[in-house]
Amino acid sequence: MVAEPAHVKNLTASQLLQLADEIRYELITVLARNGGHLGPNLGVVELTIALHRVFNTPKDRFVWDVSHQVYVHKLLTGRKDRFNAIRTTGGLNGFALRTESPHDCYGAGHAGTALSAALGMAAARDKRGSDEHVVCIFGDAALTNGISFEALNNIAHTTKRFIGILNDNEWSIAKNVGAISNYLNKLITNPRYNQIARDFSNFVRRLPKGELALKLAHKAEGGFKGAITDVGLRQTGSLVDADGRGGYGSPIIFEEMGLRYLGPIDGHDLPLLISTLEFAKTCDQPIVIHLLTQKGKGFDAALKSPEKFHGTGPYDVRTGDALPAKPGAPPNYQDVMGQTMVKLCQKDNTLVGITAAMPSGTGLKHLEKALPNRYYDVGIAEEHAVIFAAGMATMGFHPVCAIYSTFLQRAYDCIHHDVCLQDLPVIFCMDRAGLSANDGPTHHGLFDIAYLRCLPNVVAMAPKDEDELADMMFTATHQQHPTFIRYPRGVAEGVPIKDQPKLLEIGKAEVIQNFSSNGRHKIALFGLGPMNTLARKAAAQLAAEGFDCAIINPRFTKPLDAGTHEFFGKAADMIVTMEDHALMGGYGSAVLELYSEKGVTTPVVRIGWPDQFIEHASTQDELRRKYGLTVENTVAKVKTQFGEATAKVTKLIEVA
Ligand SMILES: Cc1ncc(C[n+]2csc(CCOP(=O)(O)OP(=O)(O)O)c2C)c(N)n1
Repeated sequence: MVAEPAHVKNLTASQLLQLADEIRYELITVLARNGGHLGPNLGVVELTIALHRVFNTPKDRFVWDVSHQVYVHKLLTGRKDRFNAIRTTGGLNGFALRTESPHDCYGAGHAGTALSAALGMAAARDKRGSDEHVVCIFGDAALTNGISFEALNNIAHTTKRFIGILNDNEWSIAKNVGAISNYLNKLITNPRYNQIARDFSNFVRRLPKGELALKLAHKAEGGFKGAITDVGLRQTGSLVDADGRGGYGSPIIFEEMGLRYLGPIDGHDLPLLISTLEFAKTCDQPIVIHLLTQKGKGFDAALKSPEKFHGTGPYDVRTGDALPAKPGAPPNYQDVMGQTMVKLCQKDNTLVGITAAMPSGTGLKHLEKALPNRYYDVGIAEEHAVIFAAGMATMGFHPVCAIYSTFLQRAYDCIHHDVCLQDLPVIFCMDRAGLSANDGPTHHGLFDIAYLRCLPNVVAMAPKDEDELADMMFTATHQQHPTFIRYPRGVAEGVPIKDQPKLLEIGKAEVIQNFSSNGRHKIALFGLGPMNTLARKAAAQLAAEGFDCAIINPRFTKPLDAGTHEFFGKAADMIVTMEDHALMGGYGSAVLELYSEKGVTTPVVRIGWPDQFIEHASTQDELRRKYGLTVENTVAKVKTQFGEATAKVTKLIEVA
């Protein structure tokens, strides 16, 4: 397999096809071990080869939306030798990363950013008078995202040279939803809309094998939505009726926005792709090329289950079957959340569930299946999801937005302006609060306590286990204020879940173990959420070493249980706060603020994530060890304070 873009340029047509096969083999075998975005990458093999054949990165710029589909690009840009360690500790990141390669001109992980970023680059290029090409590759689901339309609205009046590639495979993670998705379907299936411009056809005819390529452009391969049998050939501009709005009186939305539209085109036909991109290079007007691709092409299991293979864990390379879970493994938090939603909705008609394109990731698929009329998938549109929920809340409903902590960041103004300011009873189930280890910094949810606790009216909680998650969801349904519940990715603690969840007292912590007052140094350990397990283990170890330990489950980061924190603050010789969140502005900070107000001067050790973006790794435990979010480090910190430490203390953990 070739390793550099320059090599791609020297291959013959048949060698290019062989390269595509080799890349598919590499993707399927490596991801069987490491997991990752298999389906999306199998779908862009030919496209990525064609891009590197026609353009010259790093001078030319490829901007990928989400950038989960850049594995092929990584393989072709000098990272082949490190590909087998993708998404593992010290290995390649699973997304485009500016620090990883000069060929990654723009990093991402969140959807909907590529068109804006690419347009910014094109504007900068025009301003400085250079001549590089900017190519933006975005999926059909990117068009469910508002930012993409904000960018499309700006392209034609900002630059004349912009190449957009719409990679349409009909899928978001789940099946794509909404009017735009239906519209794209219409573009593909209705011959009236299929436009191959005369200048493009002339351009292609002049190329070797051009007639054949053109024929291929005129028909969709089996497996696509519909046969394109009767593609209209039009003179460039023949449909152009300048309407004074920058549009062209065309049924094609891109043309209405002042962009040329070419397509739909078979995105797996390599010669055709190369010709099309060569043509795009010559255009002196922004252009969108609409490609039809198949998510998972080349691997049967992925073709059959596009959702599962969008982002997969390790699998059996022969069958595609997921590796069996450990027998007796606890359920995932996501499933507990989805099943609890079903239970709660069955008893409370005001509840509805809202997801922004993540039915399986959040577990809301359980609700979709059991009670479809209580379930909304709004597309990759977190801002819309939150304001939509606010609207429903004004009508007496109790909407539950299930959104990852990291993706909710995008909707911050909506949380502030629409939900909190109007004090509306929207419930937020913030999944992936904590690390998303293989994905890395774009996906870690380490900032939500900080970004929420400064907002008035907020009730924010974190369960220590899955049973308490159900209690918190139940409690939230009794609230008339914005309520946020943060919980981590993956396997829960394995505790039994009560049939009937119980109502928790708002702002009340749970004292799991009080001091025994045996005359020894008193340590109060406050373990928030899943860190409570570590707090209990640390307490056991400290007790064995002669300390008197109390263990508290804070439950609420807002309102903080001032009474319990103050009581232990005054009674203890040392306080330890433990959180799966950035230290800056997090739960420990809230405790320090409270102690400052109350005049509590007991030393506080805060365990949490330092003030830096945390990289990806094979497992969460590795990162916790590296940054000191461990029992050992907690014990060592306590002992150091009392001058008893022999263990090495991780410097990155602050002692306040
Ligand atoms: C803001 C945000 N919300 C949700 C996601 C989760 N997510 C990752 S990829 C994806 C679907 C992308 O679909 P599309 O752009 O069509 O690309 P495809 O995978 O189909 O090639 C979603 C919803 C995200 N990355 N960013």
